[in-house]
Amino acid sequence: MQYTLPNLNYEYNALEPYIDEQTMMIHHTKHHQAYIDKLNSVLQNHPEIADEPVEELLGNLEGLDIPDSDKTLIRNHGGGYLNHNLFWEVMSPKKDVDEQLLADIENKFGSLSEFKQEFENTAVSLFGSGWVYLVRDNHNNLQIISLPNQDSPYLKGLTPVFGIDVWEHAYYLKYQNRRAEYVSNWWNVLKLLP
Ligand code: MN3
Repeated sequence: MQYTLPNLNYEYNALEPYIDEQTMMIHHTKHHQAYIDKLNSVLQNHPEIADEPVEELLGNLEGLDIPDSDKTLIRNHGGGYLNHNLFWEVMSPKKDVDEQLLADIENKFGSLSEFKQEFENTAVSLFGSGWVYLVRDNHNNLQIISLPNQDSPYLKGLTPVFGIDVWEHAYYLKYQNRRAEYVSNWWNVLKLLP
């Protein structure tokens, strides 16, 4: 199994003015591609697991019979691969609101605006590089979590609903150090919520 860069469902400039064209192009063709290349490279050394879904490899990383250094490579680059796949997928210039998700959020967090505030606070207070995710646990309960580096929710047995990339490569060209502004603008390009 050789992983390849997924196509975007929109143009690189489609998320302007919230995410700029150059950031999208570099993020997709350079950063995401690099995670894919490194994931393919480590899986090449382990053909016995190379056809298993990356989600399952991450969900059972400790149980894999491979060197710890290769587990770390799968954690980082398998995570980078999946995290970005979902990131491109949940963004769009056009809203496609998930009404069930919206109802579940209102039920769990009180209101959409309270949810957004908590999600933004989590994203702003994440130290260094990582992701903030809305996930479902195995009882289908929603949670907001922050993860360092390219860790995936699947490492913790959680299923991602959507996540925001808060590595500087996701926003620095346009927003420089203003992560809070990037995060609050990001709702405009998340298609799943109003
Ligand atoms: Mn990224």
